[in-house]
Amino acid sequence: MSENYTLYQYESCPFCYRVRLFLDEAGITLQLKDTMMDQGAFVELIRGGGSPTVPCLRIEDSSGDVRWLYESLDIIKFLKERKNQGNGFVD
Ligand SMILES: N[C@@H](CCC(=O)N[C@@H](CS)C(=O)NCC(=O)O)C(=O)O
Repeated sequence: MSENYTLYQYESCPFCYRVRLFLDEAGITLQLKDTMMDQGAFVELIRGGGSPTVPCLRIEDSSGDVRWLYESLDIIKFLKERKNQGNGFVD
């Protein structure tokens, strides 16, 4: 399965920290966008996901379909499953 992942988050958000900690511990690297520092990322998140809440994982599949996954624990669960399926991650 080929998917592209971007995590929308910001530094001081504890739920974002929870996901970043998981990424570190799992050895997963993916693109991070900071919605506090980067106005463009903030707009992308609202337009795409429908809410400014972080963390949010943008998932783009190989045919270009995009979905937006909110909730830190759901994001972690999703990435764990992908890792167990042998997915590679790049940032
Ligand atoms: N239950 C959510 C909580 C996420 C949350 O409350 N995020 C805060 C930042 S720490 C936020 O984005 N608040 C602004 C908003 O929802 O518009 C999770 O676990 O991801």
